[in-house]
Amino acid sequence: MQLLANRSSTGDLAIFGGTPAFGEPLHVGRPNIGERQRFLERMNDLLDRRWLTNQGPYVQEFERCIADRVGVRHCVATPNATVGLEIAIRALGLRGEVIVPSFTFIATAHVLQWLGITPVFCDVEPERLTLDPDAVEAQVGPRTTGILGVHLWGRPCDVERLSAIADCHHLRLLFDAAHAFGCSHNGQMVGSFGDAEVFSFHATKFCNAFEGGAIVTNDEDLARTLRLMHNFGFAGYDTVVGLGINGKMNEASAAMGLTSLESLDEFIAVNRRNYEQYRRELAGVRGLRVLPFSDSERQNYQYVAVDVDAVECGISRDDVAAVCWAENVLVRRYFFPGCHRMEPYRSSRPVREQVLPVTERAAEQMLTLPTGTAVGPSEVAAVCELLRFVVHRGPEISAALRKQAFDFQTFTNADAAPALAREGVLV
Ligand code: T4K
Repeated sequence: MQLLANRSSTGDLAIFGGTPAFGEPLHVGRPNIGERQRFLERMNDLLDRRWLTNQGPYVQEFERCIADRVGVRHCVATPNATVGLEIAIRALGLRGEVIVPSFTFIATAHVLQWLGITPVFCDVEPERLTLDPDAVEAQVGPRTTGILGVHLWGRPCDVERLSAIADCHHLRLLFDAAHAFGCSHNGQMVGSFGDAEVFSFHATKFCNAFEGGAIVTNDEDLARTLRLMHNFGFAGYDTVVGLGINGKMNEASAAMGLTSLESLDEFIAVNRRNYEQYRRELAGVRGLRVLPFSDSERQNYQYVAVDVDAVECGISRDDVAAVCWAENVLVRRYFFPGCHRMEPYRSSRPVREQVLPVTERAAEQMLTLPTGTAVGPSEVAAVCELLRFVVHRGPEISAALRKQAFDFQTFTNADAAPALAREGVLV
């Protein structure tokens, strides 16, 4: 790793021909790997058992562990959160229109559209970047059947106000809790809010099952429907009682999930250490603000997001990202440009004309930084040093990039980033 302190001029940056700060790409979402031996033992067990899927013993154990940790009565494990959301949406009987934030991963909107439901995009609150209850209230119409909130980057929605709005208008309330496993709201664990919540255990999540998801709920009837639906509607060996799909988690994923759960405290401690170091080392950098986590709640600290104010920094978020990528620091623009600016939504009216000011500002300014157990204090220090250098020389770097008619999108898509070219990620 090259010491950025040695950089004395803008020309030393990799984007202008200098040597990248990191020899290998530093990713935002390198998976956490727990006790490898325990995982391999479980893999041997399941192979010996010849029970690979269909509600095997590891899936059952995983479901019990998730339900216990979260403090809910029912957990249904799924192949990923996307399928989990689809099953939950069907089981809740949603149709017509559902209110959803635009500032989220595209899966949140796509699951609705995929099921023939219109996602009605709603703006978010400026601080926590979750559904703005006033905006939600204003969007409720005659075709609205539900609200799908997202606990973005582990920060829970305004659960109380959204519940009150849902009650008042007889709407179902579902939470996409893909980022919020292990987080609490007013001391209560995420997972027990609304009609149901859905977690993701994707490889990039701090607790991973390679791919995986889980629907959690306290509603007995809903849980029964979810169980039937995620197994083709089978209520016995040859009795099908309704429409269903294959939404089952397999045993290998559950084995990984159980192994991840055993190291959860360690993963959270590392995430917290990285987050606190980013906060400390970027404090006072004009125009850069690491989004804070509340000290009074339980957190997983899995996403370190920084707000880049282009006016104060003298350089845009996209230019900062480009400089980072050239240095092999693969920061991400989650969730640019917002779902309402992606297809198939942006071409359809009235979305085309819709303006969501807070969402659009966040989509232009937020940057997600590398963390997780693959990222240590020296890497965080080097990333912070890079960011301080870039902001310090913001206008100069920005002017140099403009001179080359440079933009981040073209840069990444044109395979110009050395890291991705080498890894074949962008081919
Ligand atoms: N709702 C919300 C709010 C979500 O954020 C997500 C998923 C979902 C629903 C749906 O959940 P799932 O159906 O996936 O369970 C990644 C993840 O694929 C996605 O799960 C996640 N959200 C989203 C925020 O991030 P990409 O397109 O950024 O993935 P990718 O391949 O670029 O990987 C991200 C980083 O991780 C890169 O730096 C590379 C690194 N990486 C990735 C993988 C897969 C590794 O180092 N190793 C790996 O195995 O979406």
